[in-house]
Amino acid sequence: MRQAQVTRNTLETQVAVEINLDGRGEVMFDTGLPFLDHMLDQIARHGMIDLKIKAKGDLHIDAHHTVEDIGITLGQALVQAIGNKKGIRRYGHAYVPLDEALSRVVIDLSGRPGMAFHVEFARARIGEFDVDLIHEFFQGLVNHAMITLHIDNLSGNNAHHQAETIFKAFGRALRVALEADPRAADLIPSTKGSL
Ligand SMILES: [Mn+2]
Repeated sequence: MRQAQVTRNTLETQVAVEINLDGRGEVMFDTGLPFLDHMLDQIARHGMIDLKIKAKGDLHIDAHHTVEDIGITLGQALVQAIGNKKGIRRYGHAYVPLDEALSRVVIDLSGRPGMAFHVEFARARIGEFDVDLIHEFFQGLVNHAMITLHIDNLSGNNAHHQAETIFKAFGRALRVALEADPRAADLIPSTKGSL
């Protein structure tokens, strides 16, 4: 089973992540940030990943450290759970619409961090949640999961819809990239022989 448990403690946050990549989308979140929980839920359900995340951060300052550190810890858990990438597809992409909003996410489990993030949110906040933190979350995740990630919001004028399509498309794209490729079951999907 491709599973991992990672705990990351700093003076700003304490984050614990449990992940099962071959799960059913079962979740348990306790981050103190209901909107982020709603988005993490999209990753798990659309990625068919079981995910438990418990975070206690310095929310009296703002949500920045907590959101970024959840991204970092989730990235660490992902890279650990993925392992040597033998027999998986490596690349995945998904387009996800929600009413007027449409986003595309493309993933390469490349072993190198890289992100292109093209999103212009329709407003600065979703409820209490600062939309700038969505970039911080994915940057933290990308840096530690060591993946290449392209996120494009292609349309949308409702920031909640825009965000939701991004997280759903990320889950869907990740699911494809992590899937078994039966014709290449014992192969590492790279001419370098390692990823
Ligand atoms: Mn929603």
